[in-house]
Amino acid sequence: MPTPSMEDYLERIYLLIEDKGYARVSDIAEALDVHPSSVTKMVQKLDQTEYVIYEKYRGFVLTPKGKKVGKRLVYRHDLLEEFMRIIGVSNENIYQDVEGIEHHLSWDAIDRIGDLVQYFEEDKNRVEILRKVQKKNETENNKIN
Ligand SMILES: [Mn+2]
Repeated sequence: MPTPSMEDYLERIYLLIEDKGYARVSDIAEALDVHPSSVTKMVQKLDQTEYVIYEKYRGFVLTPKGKKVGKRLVYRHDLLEEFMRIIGVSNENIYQDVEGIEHHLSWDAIDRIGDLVQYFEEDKNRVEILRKVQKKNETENNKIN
C-alpha cells in the first residue's frame, strides 16, 4: 500500500494526466506546493514500487497499477467531499477537511460512507430532515451562547 504522501502524489498525477494527458515534475510541484526535487524523489520511489514508469528527461507515465490506485484515490477524495457537503460542512472547510482525513480511513469506512451518501442521495427528504435537526441545534446553541 502507498504511504499517505505517495497517495497525495498518485492522486495528483492521476488528475493531471486525466486533465492534460501528461504530468510533468513542475506541474506536480506547483499543484502540491513542494520543491521540484521532492517531486523527483517521490517519482523515483513511485517507480520503484511500480506505480509509475520514470524516464529521465522524458517524464513519466502511470503503470496499470498506478492508474487503478490513482483512480481509486480520486474517487475517495470526491466521495468524501460529497459526504462533507451532505452533512452540511461549510464549503470553505470541505477541501482542507478531506485532505486531512482521506489517508486515515480504512476502505471499509470509505465504503460505509459511500452507503451513507447513497442513502441521502436516494431520497432528498432525508437531507431535509438532517437540515431540520441542524437548524434546531443551531437555534439551541444560540440560546446557550
Ligand atoms: Mn486529496
